[in-house]
Amino acid sequence: MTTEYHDDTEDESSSFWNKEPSPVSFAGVSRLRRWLFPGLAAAFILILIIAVGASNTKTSNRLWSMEKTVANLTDSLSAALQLTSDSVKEVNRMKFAVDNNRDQLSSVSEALKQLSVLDTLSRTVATLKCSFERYMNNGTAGAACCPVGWNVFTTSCYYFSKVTMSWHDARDWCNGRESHLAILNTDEEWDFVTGHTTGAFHWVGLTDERTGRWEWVNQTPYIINRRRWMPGQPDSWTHHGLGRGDEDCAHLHNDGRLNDLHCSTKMRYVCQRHGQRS
Ligand code: MBG
Ligand code: CA
Repeated sequence: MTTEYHDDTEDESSSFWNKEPSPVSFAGVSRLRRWLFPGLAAAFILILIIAVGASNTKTSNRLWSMEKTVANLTDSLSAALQLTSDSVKEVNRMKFAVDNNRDQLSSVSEALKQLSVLDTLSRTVATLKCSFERYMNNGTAGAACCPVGWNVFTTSCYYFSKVTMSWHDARDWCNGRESHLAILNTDEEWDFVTGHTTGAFHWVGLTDERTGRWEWVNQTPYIINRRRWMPGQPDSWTHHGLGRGDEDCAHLHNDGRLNDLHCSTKMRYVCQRHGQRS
C-alpha cells in the first residue's frame, strides 16, 4: 500500500501561491513603503537645504553689513589717522613758530632793555639840561625850566621876540620850537605877558581867520572881553591898503590892550611853551 504523504504545508503553500493577490493592498503599500523614506528624506533634506540657505542668506547679509561697517570704520580710521598726522604736522609747525617767536621776543626784550637804558640816560640828560637852563635863567628850584633866552612864568616859558614878522611867520617860528603864539587865559598871564610887551606891538595867538569867530591858536573859543581891547576894536577894518581881507589877527598894542590888524603886518611876537619841571 502506498501511502501518499501530503504535506499540509505544501498544500497550504500551493493554495497560497495559487491565490490571486489583491492588486491594491500589497503593491500600493509596498510602493509607498519603498518611496516613503527616500521621499521623507528628500523633503527633509530639501527643508534642511532651504533652512540652511535661508540661514546662510541671513548670515551672508549680516556678514555683508558687517563688512560694510568694517569698511566704514576703516575709512573713518584712515581719515582720523590722516587728521592726526596733519595735526601732528600742524603742532610741529606751531612749535617751530613758537620757538621762532620766543627767539624774536627775547631779541625784542633785549632791545627794550637797551631802550630803557637809553630812556633813563635821556631823562638824566634832560634833567641836567633843565637844571642848567634854570640856572642860566636865574630860575628858582621847582619852577619850569626853559630854554636859554626864554622867560619862566609858573608852568610855562615865554619868548618875547626882538625881530618882527607877519602873524603866520611868527606862528610858524613858535611851532618850530615846541611852542605856539601865546594864549592868555588868566589875569596873571595877561599881567605877566603885557609886563614884557609895553612900548611895542606883539602878535599873540588870537585870530578869527579860520571860522570868522575869534579863537586861540589851539582852537579854543575866545569870548570878547571889552576891557582887554582898545576902544572900538576889534573892527575888522578893510581900508588898510594891505591886500585882500580885513583884520583877522590880534596883537597887543603899546599899552597891552588888543587890536585886530591885517595878518601880513610885521611886528614882534610872543611864543609860549609848556615848561619841563624836572
Ligand atoms: C587903527 C587900528 C586898525 C583899524 C583902524 C581903523 C588907529 O587904530 O590899528 O586896526 O582898526 O584903527 O581906523
Ligand atoms: Ca582894528
